Amino acid sequence: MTNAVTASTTGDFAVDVRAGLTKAGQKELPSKYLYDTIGSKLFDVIAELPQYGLTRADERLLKEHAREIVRQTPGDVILCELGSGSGKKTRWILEALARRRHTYYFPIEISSAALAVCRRELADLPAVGIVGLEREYLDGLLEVAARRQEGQRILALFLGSTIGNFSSPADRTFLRDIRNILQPGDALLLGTDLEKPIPQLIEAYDDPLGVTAAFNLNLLARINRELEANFVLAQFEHVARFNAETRSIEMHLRALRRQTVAIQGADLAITLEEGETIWTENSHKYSLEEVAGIATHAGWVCRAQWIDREWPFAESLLTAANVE
Ligand code: AVI
Repeated sequence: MTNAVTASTTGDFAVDVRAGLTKAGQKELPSKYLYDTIGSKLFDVIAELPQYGLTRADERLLKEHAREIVRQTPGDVILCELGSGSGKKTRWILEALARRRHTYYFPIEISSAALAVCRRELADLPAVGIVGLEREYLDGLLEVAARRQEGQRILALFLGSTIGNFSSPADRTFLRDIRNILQPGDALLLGTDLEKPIPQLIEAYDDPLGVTAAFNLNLLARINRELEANFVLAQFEHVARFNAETRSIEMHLRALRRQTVAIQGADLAITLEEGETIWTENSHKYSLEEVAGIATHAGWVCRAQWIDREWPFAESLLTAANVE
């Protein structure tokens, strides 16, 4: 069975662009806007690049350990995924769950196109009902929790180290928010990219083919397309740098000369100085202990961790602790 539930509201791109570009000090744009149709396709190419091992590590771990992950989540489980994308990585977990009993899967996505791909990708799985929720993450999770039947437990997936794109302490707050929606006995499988040598990280986020640069610059192109702006892309360069204090890779767009840009749809004109940057993404790199630590602090018990040795990356199985 497949169906979709449509969201009634969407975020306001113009409001967020205006807020980010008029901020005192460092100008910024929320990284979630990197993923329009073109940005999502460019990200799929990034995931194939030899320099960017994150997605392959995530997939390897899920494929290899799906049975064990499911064994550690007994009972009548409903599966949901925050930001499912195509759902490709989830196949292994769904197969393992469906071997036990008929299972419902709720992919939660703000992109209806991604939900459609997800439904198609997983349509061949027997004993799986797919209910796509076109929602923001927490709204979708609230809906899944409301649909839970007596005796069912929720296994939520938050894969691909998307948590690392929330700047601290937003990552911690988000883990707490998920915990507050769920009940003791529910579980969260959390994927996190781990620390690795800085040159390797820089290559992963500034690849020689320039795909990540295009992914980053597309955000300005998107503002041009959707908000009638006049960014000249050739006057910006992609920058990936490691912030040692936050242990994060940051992506920026650097103005190559002083310029003024009009963004009609946001009722805004901004001036950028030569060398000034717009910060577009933060990608935190965790240590294993840090993952367990922030999880515990947010009301979870870290039951197990699986680590990819080829590209340091971890899947952590967290269960909701009892509330004192
Ligand atoms: C989706 N997210 C986990 C990616 C990352 O590595 O932080 C996004 C990305 N940005 C540039 N390359 C990939």
